Amino acid sequence: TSIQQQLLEQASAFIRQCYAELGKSEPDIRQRLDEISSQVQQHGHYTHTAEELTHGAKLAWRNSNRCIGRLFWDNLSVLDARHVETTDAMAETIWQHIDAATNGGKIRPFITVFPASNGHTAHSPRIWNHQLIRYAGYESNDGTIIGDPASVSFTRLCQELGWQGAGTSHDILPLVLSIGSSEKKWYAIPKELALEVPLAHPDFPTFEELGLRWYAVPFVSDMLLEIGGIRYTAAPFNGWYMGTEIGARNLADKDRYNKLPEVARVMGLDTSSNASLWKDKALVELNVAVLHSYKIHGVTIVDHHTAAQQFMRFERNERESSRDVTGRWSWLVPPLSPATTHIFHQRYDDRVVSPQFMYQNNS
Ligand code: HEM
Ligand code: NRG
Repeated sequence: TSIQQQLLEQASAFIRQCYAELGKSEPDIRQRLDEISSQVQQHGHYTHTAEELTHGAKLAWRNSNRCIGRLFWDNLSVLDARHVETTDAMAETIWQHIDAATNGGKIRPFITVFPASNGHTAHSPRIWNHQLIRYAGYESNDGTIIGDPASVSFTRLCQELGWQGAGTSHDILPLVLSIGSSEKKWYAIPKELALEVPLAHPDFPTFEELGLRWYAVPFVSDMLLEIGGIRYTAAPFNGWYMGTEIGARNLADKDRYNKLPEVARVMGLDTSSNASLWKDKALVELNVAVLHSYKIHGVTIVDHHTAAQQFMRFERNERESSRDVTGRWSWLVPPLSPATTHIFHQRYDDRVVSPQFMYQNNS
């Protein structure tokens, strides 16, 4: 069929690139393509070798146009969980991922790959959380929200499934998993697994009293990993945070934790005039507090200036390897002092390249 034809074309493009980068010979490539061709004719899909899976996941990271952290694409540990058949076993595997990646604060980039969908959504494993670890958001009838406003609808789903949060502004949501058309099932994350950092400022002692905190590791868990035409619907991955994600967005955005007014208050700023630039001053110091706090707690984090420099090295490496760099300017450019980084002054080609991480149906 033409669907099989398309799969074979995607497989062939991937195998050629993958095997060339891994230094394999032309006969190896041809033999593997023959094998894949008969697998696809027999079953309508094919199975990646462990080596293909590992390199494919790395390439998907390398091709992530919105990611500034790609210098380290070749340093990704891949947990092959393609044998997992139940949501209970998925949860166990995810605890291992969280533990190994968090590594006491010395964060290591990891991805866990659960079974591919094989084109039948009937068997697709899914993680319904946006991130493995995230805070709940509770909206009351008058529209006020406790916790993370970005989590309101997912929190409601968790409650419908029978989960009950303590109702604080930093309740860690449970994992919600399903395989195929099975019921969604929730799993409380073991407390000791979720490393968090309480925020303090090096120069404002009362900053601590704001009670701000954030979790150590961003584990994106709702994207689809596509490698050579095979679609992995559950493939959670993590690196470490860039400070601005927390300090200039999660805690600062009006429709997130909206903390700039309180930060301005502990700094003693005059908030009566826009032109005093109190928001900008509060924003900078909130970001100082994030970087300082992760540092003193021994949790890996990168500031946006260093991240931009690392991204410049990535761009140079790619050019030197005769590869085009693709990217999306609006995501690569940091939300704090953007024009101090080279990214602001450059253009990027936002072409989609496979292997890739994609958004997928979220409900
Ligand atoms: C997006 C940094 C590792 C894949 C991003 C963003 C930042 C970032 C700042 C933009 C996020 C936003 O604005 O919401 C980093 C850093 C890493 C890292 C500092 C440290 C190692 C990784 C890894 C992968 C990855 C290991 C995959 C294997 C992605 C993807 C996006 C992204 C797919 C787009 C997410 C989306 O569209 O929501 N990264 N990243 N990154 N990163 Fe990375
Ligand atoms: N902005 C989101 C996280 C998105 C991914 N960021 C990373 N990814 N750093 C937030 O929670 O703020 N990563 O794999 O390291």
